[in-house]
Amino acid sequence: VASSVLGFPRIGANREVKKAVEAYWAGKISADELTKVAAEVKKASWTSVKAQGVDFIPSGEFSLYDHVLDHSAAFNVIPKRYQGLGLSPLDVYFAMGRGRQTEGVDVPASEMKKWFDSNYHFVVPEFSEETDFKLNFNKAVEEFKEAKALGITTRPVVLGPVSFLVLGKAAKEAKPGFQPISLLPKLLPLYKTLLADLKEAGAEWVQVDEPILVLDSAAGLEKEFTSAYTELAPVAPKILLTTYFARLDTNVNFVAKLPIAGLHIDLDRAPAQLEDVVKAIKDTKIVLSLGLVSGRNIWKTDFTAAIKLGQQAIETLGADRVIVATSSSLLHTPVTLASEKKLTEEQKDWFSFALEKAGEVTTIAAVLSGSQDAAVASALEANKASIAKRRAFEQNSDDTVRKRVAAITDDQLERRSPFSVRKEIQAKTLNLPKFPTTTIGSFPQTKEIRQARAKLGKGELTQEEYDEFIKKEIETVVRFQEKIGLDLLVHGEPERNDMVQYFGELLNGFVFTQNAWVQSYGSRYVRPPIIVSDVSRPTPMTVKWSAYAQSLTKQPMKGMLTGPVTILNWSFPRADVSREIQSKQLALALRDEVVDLENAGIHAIQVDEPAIREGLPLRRSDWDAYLKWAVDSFKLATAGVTDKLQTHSHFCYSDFDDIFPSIQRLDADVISIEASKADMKLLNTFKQYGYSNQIGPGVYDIHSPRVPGGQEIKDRLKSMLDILPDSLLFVNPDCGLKTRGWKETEASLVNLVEGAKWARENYA
Ligand code: THG
Ligand code: ZN
Repeated sequence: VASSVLGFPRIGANREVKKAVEAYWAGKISADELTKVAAEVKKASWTSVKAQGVDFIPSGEFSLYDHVLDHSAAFNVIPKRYQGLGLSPLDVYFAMGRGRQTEGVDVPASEMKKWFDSNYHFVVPEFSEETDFKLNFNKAVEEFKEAKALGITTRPVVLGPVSFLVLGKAAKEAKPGFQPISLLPKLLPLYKTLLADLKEAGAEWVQVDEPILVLDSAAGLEKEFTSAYTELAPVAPKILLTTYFARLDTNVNFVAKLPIAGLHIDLDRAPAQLEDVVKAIKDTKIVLSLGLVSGRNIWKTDFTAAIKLGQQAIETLGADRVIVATSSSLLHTPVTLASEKKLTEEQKDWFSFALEKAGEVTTIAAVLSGSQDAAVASALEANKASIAKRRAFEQNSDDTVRKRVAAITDDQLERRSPFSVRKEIQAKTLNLPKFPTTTIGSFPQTKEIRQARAKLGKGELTQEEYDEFIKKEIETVVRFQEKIGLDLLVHGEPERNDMVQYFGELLNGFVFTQNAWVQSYGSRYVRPPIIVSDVSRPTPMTVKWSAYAQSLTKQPMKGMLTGPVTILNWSFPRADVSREIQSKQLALALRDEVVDLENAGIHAIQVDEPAIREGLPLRRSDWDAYLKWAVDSFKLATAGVTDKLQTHSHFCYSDFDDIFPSIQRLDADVISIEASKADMKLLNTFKQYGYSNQIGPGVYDIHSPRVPGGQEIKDRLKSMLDILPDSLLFVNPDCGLKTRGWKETEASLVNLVEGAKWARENYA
């Protein structure tokens, strides 16, 4: 039984790649120096994975920005706006990823989308009838040779042709109704060259990722999969067709008939599919790669359970047709536990990061191979002991929290009165004008703020000094908002690092790390907190800051929290308790915070849920169950207050079609959404569904430093008011201002306030 890893984090154990990429952008290092750093990190990954004893080591999945973007660049899928700018290929690549504003060049970034249900974003390829496929370079071959030169034989990774096309979108210039998948016949000859070159270079196997096979929509692509793999298989190395993040379901029926040498399935997310898949491939020669070690969480694998699944596969297929693997690429996990100096020994014993997971696949494979090695036996014993200790810890969890979750009633989910009644009461309490202006919560996170936080961490500032500094920042933000005439104020969140990490650090039940960075997009990383036991709130978390901010002004101050579903989705959750239970525990903790904020004199509270959509299961048949507990969690968090309190929520996207009824069911008094980039189609959707509560579609895009003109904002408001009732409209930017500078923030918000005044005069 062989062992395998499907992909490794790219950042480097000390964030070398992130730092080098950003240094290159800043003009501080050359392209050659960047390539050198990348080569060192790749070498370190290959060497360390090999040292763990892994048989199939991945190459070609490394990226300076995003692996889908690499693929677009390799196949010449480069939108016209990035061509002919006089840039080097590397700079064209980065311009596609993040936009570029330099002398004579002004191009926006390409659209990014969430990679399935993860917090990773890929750069969306743009296709049209004009797409001129060319193989500009062959990264898989280059990295295969790069590793070979170091004495390491790897299994190259390539994104499959069907997923590449289906994950892309029709470019603006494409004819109406154009489907990227229609380009498959044009694309396949280039894949043939790419794969034939790999074979020529000596690759025995190639890992071809077709993650879309776990989606319902792949059922309609049988013909495309069949023609693609029938054409590619004869010239390619042995193909390991790779799926992850969910189950194949009935798609396995046609997948089993493809001329592939191996199939990888995710048994972390979907262990129940093993039986069906084994049955479907039993009479073929296909090798089955079992995704037993999670690529999505940081918990030690329970070897006993994994071995049982492995044996089940071996019984029917035989040991030489089984591979033990990570469930997906390890991209979504941090590099190594060895970088964590502050976790206790007990905590470290629970976890396994990317490098440790590489060791796990080796041990499980060895046990399944019947190894008599003493080291393997002791690794197995050690694992049993760790799992047992972790279970014992779980049994010591917080009984009060569990009882409280068990006692949740439907009553607790509902506000006291319906929205129409609340609206009148809130109008009196808050005394807001028509078309109230507000912001999404954060104000610019300046260098000074970051430095102060860093100094507190290093002990160069005392807690008192830091708190004084934060108070001054809050006062600046409050005075600024008063000065320019905003109606519903915020405190600006200078005290927060990340909107999830911040709450993770304040709640019981979480541990946080020093170095467990996971890529979110490009050079941007997050450090997800880890939920390890029952969640509760030891003390109020934000009341001090919100109450202080309110004390500075007569205007209403909006409290600011991250919602339960988003905290859950952007953390590493427990594996021993359902997501539903964890979400409800978080909701109860937030409910107490919301009530405390109201008691402290706050009359509007925003509970953000930007991740509620990304948590949606990949298979539609699982949606209802998720949406039920996700919406209930939000309601549980927000419904404990009196009718006077105005609840807000914010969503960082405009793609509501799939979840519209759930957005309505949240029953937030006000929602703000990203609408500045989308056309008015979105608002028509709201109208069509009869959305009944208040809504603030962003009147400008905060994701770029560009200042929207006064007329532009008025025009936007006018077209919004053509669709939405004027009594329901709030006026706000489309997201938080934390990544913006003060200069453009001031100019933009002044125009926003002016736009609202204009609307008041013209829609009296
Ligand atoms: N928090 C978390 N996840 C997220 C977002 C978030 N996922 C979606 C979206 N927002 C991703 N956006 C970002 C934006 C900026 C950064 C990360 C994700 C970022 N990271 C710093 C970096 O990489 O240098 C590190 C920040 C830190 O010090 O903690 O700027 O808002 N959880
Ligand atoms: Zn947002």
